[in-house]
Amino acid sequence: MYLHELETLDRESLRHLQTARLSELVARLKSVDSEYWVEKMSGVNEVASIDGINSLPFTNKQEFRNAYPYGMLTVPMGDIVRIHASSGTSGKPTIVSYTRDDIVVFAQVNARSLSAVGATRDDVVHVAYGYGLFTGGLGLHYGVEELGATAVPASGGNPGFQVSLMADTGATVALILAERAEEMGIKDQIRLSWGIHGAEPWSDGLRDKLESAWGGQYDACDIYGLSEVTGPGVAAECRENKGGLHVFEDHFFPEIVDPETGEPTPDGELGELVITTLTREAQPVLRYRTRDITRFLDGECPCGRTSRRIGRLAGRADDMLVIRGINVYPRTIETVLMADPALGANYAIIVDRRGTLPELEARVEVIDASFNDEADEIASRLQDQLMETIRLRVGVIVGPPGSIPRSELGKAQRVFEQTSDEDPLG
Ligand code: DLL
Repeated sequence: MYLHELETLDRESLRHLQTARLSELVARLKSVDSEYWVEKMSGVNEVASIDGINSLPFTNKQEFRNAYPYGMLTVPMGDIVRIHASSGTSGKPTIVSYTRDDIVVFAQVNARSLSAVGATRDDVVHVAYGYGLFTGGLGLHYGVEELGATAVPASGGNPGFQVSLMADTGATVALILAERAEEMGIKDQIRLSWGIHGAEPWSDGLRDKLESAWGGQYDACDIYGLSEVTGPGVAAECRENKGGLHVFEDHFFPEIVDPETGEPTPDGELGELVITTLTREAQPVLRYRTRDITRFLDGECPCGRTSRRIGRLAGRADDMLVIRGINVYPRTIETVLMADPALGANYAIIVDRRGTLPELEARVEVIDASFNDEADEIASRLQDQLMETIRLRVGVIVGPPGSIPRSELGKAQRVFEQTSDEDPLG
């Protein structure tokens, strides 16, 4: 464990720490003399306990756009040492700014995430996230250095080259690299023992495929984060207890609310994750509505960390598709597809909107050519399973290995809209 004492703090002491940090934050924000903060904090009282957090106002993504680029800062520009940005789907990007101390915390939470997966200073870590405005590359890079391991700043793209580099070093990878390594036949020369994957949804079925692609001792763990809050390292899975992520609660206070009403969901039920940054200096956020859907998990964790765990993300409130009146999260479809051992890890979901009612289609590919002749059987069993799980007819097309286009850079696009006769996958 990277910060043993802090990560195993008893719940009571952790609450005291959270209370002290929140009170200090609220008092500070009330004195920031800027349009955004004066308006946000008007009528807000000081908080005496972390339990009073729900008296504070929510923050949403639109506020970042309105305040673009620097309207949410709480420190002078001279104190800012870095900015990142997230491109989002429409409109202006979201800019996030960091002070020197924010960068220290950002590095520490990433070091904690890496350590939860099992990394030590003896590891060589291949960072395949994009370096640049995206928080993934630099965020994890600083985490690797903070841990004292060796960072290989490979960044995204050019999977063939990345694999040769990994063969010489040993690494953490994204899935596309696993596939490419297999194609190139040099996987045996790569000594991977763990990997940390995140920034987009990936199911347990995909985890099984990754772990078996890289051989028995490889552990694939999940990392979660978002630019508005800091970047990667808000929560991470530990190797001992996969299936949920520890939130680094001494910095990021989590709540789960009903996405429609904003009221807390009963413990253990799915809802929207809301995060308050307890220690950010440059650009703190109060009760940020992430739109990400998850739930709190109960029980002690065998790893010894005492922070609360959240379930792996079930989807985004914004991604929910409404098909013939039924709410469908693409993640649910992925879970069914990826559980099939005959399939590779790439897939696409097409929402065909050409008719009066939308139709769903899933395109998948077999994991290797020996399954090519079974395409019809596989399609029909997947269709049955999807009908059972989401109560909708989903057309399934099973292609040969490599038939689904890959995203080499950035986040994988899985859901495509079809509005004309042109194939949305190109
Ligand atoms: O994706 C930060 C990050 C980088 C996280 C590297 C993990 C690893 P954004 O580009 O702002 O930041 O996108 C944030 O991505 O609200 C989720 O919807 C999604 N996301 C991030 N991690 C996961 C995950 C980075 N582990 C948005 N599982 C978030 C599912 C994830 N979705």
